[in-house]
This record gives sequence, structure tokens and C-alpha cells, in this order.
Amino acid sequence: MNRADLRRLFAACDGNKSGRVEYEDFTSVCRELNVPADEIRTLFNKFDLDGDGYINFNDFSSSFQEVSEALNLALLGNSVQMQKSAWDEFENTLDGDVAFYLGRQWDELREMYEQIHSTSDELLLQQYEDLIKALVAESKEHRMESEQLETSLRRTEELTSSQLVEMEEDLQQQLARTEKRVREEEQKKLDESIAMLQIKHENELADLQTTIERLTKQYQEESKLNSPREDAVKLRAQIRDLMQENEELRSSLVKAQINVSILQVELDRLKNAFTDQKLQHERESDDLKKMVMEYQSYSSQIEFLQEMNKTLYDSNDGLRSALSQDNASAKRRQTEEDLHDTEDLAQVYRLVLAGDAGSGKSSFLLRLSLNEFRGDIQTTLGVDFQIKKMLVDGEKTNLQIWDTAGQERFRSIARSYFRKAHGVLLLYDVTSESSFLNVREWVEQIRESTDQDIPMCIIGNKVDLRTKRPEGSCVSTFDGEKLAMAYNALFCEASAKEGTSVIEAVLHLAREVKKNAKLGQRSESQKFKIRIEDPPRRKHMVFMGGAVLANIMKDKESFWLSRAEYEEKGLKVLDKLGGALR
Ligand SMILES: Nc1nc2c(ncn2[C@@H]2O[C@H](COP(=O)(O)OP(=O)(O)O)[C@@H](O)[C@H]2O)c(=O)[nH]1
Ligand SMILES: [Mg+2]
Repeated sequence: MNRADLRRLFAACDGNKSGRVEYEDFTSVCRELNVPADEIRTLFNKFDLDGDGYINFNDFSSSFQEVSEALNLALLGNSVQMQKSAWDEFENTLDGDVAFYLGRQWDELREMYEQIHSTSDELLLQQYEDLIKALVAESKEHRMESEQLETSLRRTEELTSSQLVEMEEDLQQQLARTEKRVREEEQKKLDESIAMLQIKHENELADLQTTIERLTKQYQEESKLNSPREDAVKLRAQIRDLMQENEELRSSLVKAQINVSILQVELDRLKNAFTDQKLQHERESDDLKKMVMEYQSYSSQIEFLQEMNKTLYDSNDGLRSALSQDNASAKRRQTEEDLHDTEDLAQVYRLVLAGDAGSGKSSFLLRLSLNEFRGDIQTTLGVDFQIKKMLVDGEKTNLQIWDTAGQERFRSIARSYFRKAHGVLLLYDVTSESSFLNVREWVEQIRESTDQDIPMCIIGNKVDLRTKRPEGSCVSTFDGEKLAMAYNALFCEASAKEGTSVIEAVLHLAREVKKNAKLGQRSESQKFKIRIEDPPRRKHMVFMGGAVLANIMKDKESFWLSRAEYEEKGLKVLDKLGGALR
């Protein structure tokens, strides 16, 4: 089969006219030729020599002989040959493989030729044939050019690849040379460092050897020295002892250091405490100074008040005696029934409480007046008194009992306090020896303050506590009695808390006071001096008594008498005043 027939056969197989036979084209051709389905793939692979999945004309032409034996393609070829057309004849006139040169357009050109040929238009056919010839010639030229180009490309490729090979070889040689050189250098360096290490090692070895020699020598010397010599043994023992001693000393030093630091800390603490106390002390002394200043100002105020008080007492006494005189004269006029009331207005006896603060004066007075006892009795300012009516030797007696409110410590107040007293209740605390010892001072003060001796009752208070205190710690009854006797005073022991002997003590003193008062009145009237005043308001009358009193008693006729009467009777006029002077 010539090439044109082969081309035709190839075109017949190329069902979709793609210029190559795909597996689908090949399958439909095989079915037409009744090839068993399982052989189709084997046959296709035989054609597809380069294995690219389709059969081109070169594959087809080179494998045709072999495959056609298995596949009766000749049958297809013959059927194609049988229908030889005008185009086939024209194609045969042309030189070379026309279908190859015309490529894909081959079929269309053939069909057009057949159509022109069928029209019998000779001119058009001639022109068409010329065109085809020109196309074929041009394609042939192109083909040749491309073949030439392919050849030159192939040559260039070959040249390039040979050059590449050469370059590669060259590079490899260079690489080998470099590698060798590097290896040599590395080796050299390694050799050098090994040599250096060796030298170092040798040096060290030599050093070690000398050390060994030195040590051996030393050891030999030491072993010579260590030879059992008694001195050396003793020395070593001494050294051991000394070292032990040293160790002990060191430990005791450490202990001492610790103690020193503890002491230091303690010292610091004490210093701080001292500083704190100093500050506290300074503050306290400042406060004290302030208090002293306050005290001074208070005491000057008190002195002033005392003076005032004294003046008031004086006028008060004058008033009272005037009143009592008045009452006495009224008493004479009164009937039997009025007698009771006049007794109430009669002489009031003034008793004062004395003794150290805390001895129980206020409690004593409270028990006496209200028959009460309060553990938390409040200190009141100023001087306080209570009136107590008592039957003394069957007589109703008014007692005015005075208490100081914490002023016991102010000596200056004592004089005015005791001056007008008819009797003193002098208390001490049986549980406080100091209060008992101070009784002496109190007595002296009372005596200094009064012109004459006034009755006193020394009272040992708080006897209820005696049983609760250890024996001998309280002031004994005997000591109290002895002291009272020394001052010619009454004595008794009492308890304001339990009320024992409180009334008895007062009664005792009141009796003495009354006795004393009566004696005093008698002696007073004996010493009585009359000062005759002639106040301006009653030019022709004389008044018996003081100027202040004259003014107060200006309306009481019994205190006045006419000048003529006085000049006539002399001192006998005192009979007119009668009881007013008693
Ligand atoms: N146990 C006892 N305590 C008393 C007695 N009298 C007074 N006290 C207490 O002694 C303290 C001083 O009493 P107070 O009457 O204020 O003494 P003053 O400072 O002399 O007036 C108070 O706590 C009273 O309760 C007493 O007879 N027995
Ligand atoms: Mg008091």
C-alpha cells in the first residue's frame, strides 16, 4: 500500500477529523471490522508507539504492517481504494504526500475539488488545481524549512548539551579540586592542632612528673620526719590541745558576742523607755506646775471668801444673839402652851466635824441625820451642815453639825471653821495609822483657832473593818483612849457604816457642850461690859450693845432706855434687860 493509500486509510479512521486517531475513533473502526472488544486496547497500544494517548500519521504508517496482520485493515484500505475519485487522480499527479502537506484542510479541499469537478467548469477546476499545487508547494517549502530548522535546532541542542556536559565536567573537576584543597587545609589545621595538643600534653606531663618528683621528695622527707620521735608526738598532742582550747575560746567568744548584742538590744529598749518616761515626766511636771498655779489662785480666792465668811459669821452671831434675847423676853410673856415652841428657837449648839480626809466625817453625818450609809458618797463643794434635834438629859436640844467638803487639807480654813464651834467631833480611821497620828495636829489647830477650850470627842471610825484586817494592823482602842485622855477629850469608837455608837458619841459631846455652855454663860455675864451708844436716830436714848446691833434693834423697846433713866439708876438699869443678857 503506497503512502497516499495509507493517508486515505488514516483519514477514514480519523472519524472526528482532528488529524489524529483518538481511542474513540479507533474503537468505532474496530467495531466496523468486528474486532473483539478485549483486543481493541492492545491494538491501540501497538499503534500508539510514543504512548501519548492518540495515533498520529507517523505512528500509523510505521505500525501499519504489524497491526494490519491482526486487524484486517487492508479490507478498509481496499474499500477505500475501490472508490477512486477525480481528486485521487489529481492527487496522484502531484509529487509527494499531498494529504500530509495540506493537513487538516485536506478533506475540505478534496470535497471542494469533487464539487468543482462535478460542475465541469474546466477553468475553475484548472485554477483550483493551480491553487492546490501552489498550496502544496508552499507547504512543502514550509515543511522543508521547518525540517531544516528542526535539524539546526537539534544540532544546537546537541551542541548545547555537549557544551553543558563539558561545563558540567569542568565544574565537577573544579569542585573536586576545591574539595581536595579544602581537605588538605583542614588536614593541615588538624595536624597543627594535634601537634599543639601534643606539645601541651607533653608539657603537662612534664609538670606532673616534676610535681610527682617533688611530692615523692616531700613524702620521703616527711616520712623521715615522721619517724617516731617523742618530741614530735608531744608537740602534735600540744597542738591538738591548743586547737581544742582555741575552739572552746572561739565558741565562748561567739556566746559572749551574742550576749553583748542581747544586752545592746536591752539597753536600747531601756533607753527608749527612759526617753518615754522623761517625756512623760516633763508632761506631768508641766501639768503639776499648772495645778500649783491653779491651786494658788484658788487659795487666794478661798482666803478672800474666808474673810467674807468671817464678816458674815460676825453679823450672823450678832443677829442670832439679838434674836435669842428677843425670844427670851418674849418667852417670859408667853403662856404655858407656847413654851414648847420657844424651846425650839432657843440655843443652837454648833458642833463641827474634824479629821483627815477619808476618815468618814461625811458618812458619819449622813448616818446621824438620815440614818443611811452610802459607799460612794459624793464630795460637795463648800461647807455643809445638818440640824439634829436630840433629847439631852431630858431636854430638847438643837444641834447644828457642820461638815467640810474636802477642805480638811486647807489649814487656812480651819480658824474660821472652829472659831464659833461649841464642840468638835474629831474623827480618825482605825484602819489608817496616819489619820490617827494626825489627830494631834487637828487638836493643835482647834486650840489655835479658839479663844477657850471647847469640848472635843475623839472618835475612832470604821471599827467594822477591824475584824476584816490582820490583827495589829488597826489602831487599838487602848491607843485611842490614851490619846483622848492626853487631850482631856471624850473618846469613843464608832462605825458610820453599821451605825454603831454614832448617836452615843454625839450625845456624849452634846451633854458636855451644854454643860460647858452654861458655865460659859455664867462667866460671860460676870465679865459683861456695856458699851453705851448714842445713835443719832434716838438722841435722848442710850443703847446697850454694839453700833451694828443698835441699828438692827432700833425698834425693840426693851433694848432702849432714856438718858435720864440711865443717869438716875446707873448700872441697875441692867435689871430691865433681864434675860436678854443670859
Ligand atoms: N467600812 C466602813 N467604811 C466607811 C465608814 N465610814 C466611811 N467609810 C468609807 O470611807 C470613805 C470615806 O468616807 P467619807 O465619809 O467620804 O470621809 P470624809 O472624807 O472624812 O468625809 C468612803 O468610801 C466611805 O464609804 C465606816 O464606818 N466603815
Ligand atoms: Mg467629806
